[in-house]
Amino acid sequence: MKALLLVDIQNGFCPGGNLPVPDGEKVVPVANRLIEEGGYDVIVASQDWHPEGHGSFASQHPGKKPFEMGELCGRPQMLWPDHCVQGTSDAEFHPDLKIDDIDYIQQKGENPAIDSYSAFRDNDKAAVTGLAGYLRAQQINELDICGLATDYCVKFSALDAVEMLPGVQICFIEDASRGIDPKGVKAAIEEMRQKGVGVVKSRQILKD
Ligand code: VGL
Ligand code: ZN
Repeated sequence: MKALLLVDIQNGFCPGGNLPVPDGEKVVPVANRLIEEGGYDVIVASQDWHPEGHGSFASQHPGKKPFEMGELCGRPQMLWPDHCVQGTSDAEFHPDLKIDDIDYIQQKGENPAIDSYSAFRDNDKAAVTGLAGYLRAQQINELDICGLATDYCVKFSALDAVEMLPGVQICFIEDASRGIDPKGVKAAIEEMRQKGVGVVKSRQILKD
């Protein structure tokens, strides 16, 4: 069984959103082709879903500005603009994403006291979401991952997938993903590769 995980393809991470990823909207047509023609048995999506005043927001750290480092839960934390607040249009999936074909949506980042880049668990790895359990129950043996942002939520999701879904082949789909910082993207791809994640292009999936 083959599954696709679409990470955080939300308005907030696309141009016009509160934490726009350069060219973030360009992942949408590629993701839609993968959804429709990728031959997946199971399609899941994550949704960054913060309460107002989440601890990862710079607005909650007096004297700090977005994209400065701060601290959260006793760990260094990149401080972000307020983004993907529950119930706002910023948190909705991109309007062109074919969400009707998604089997399971994993919301994350709901605990104000800790961030959750990964769709599988919080940044301190303590509390897990339901996603790994769902995918195990589907008996998947392949998981392809793409979306936004390569250097944050996509990377952490892929690395957790390697750890939490033993025996499952994990691949990152490069052209169906975009990142925040070019250097960060390069390092993220290197780290994923080194930890056993396959790096592929969508055409390799769509051709067979
Ligand atoms: C993300 C920063 C903060 C992401 C989410 O989806 O990559 N990045 N929250
Ligand atoms: Zn977030």
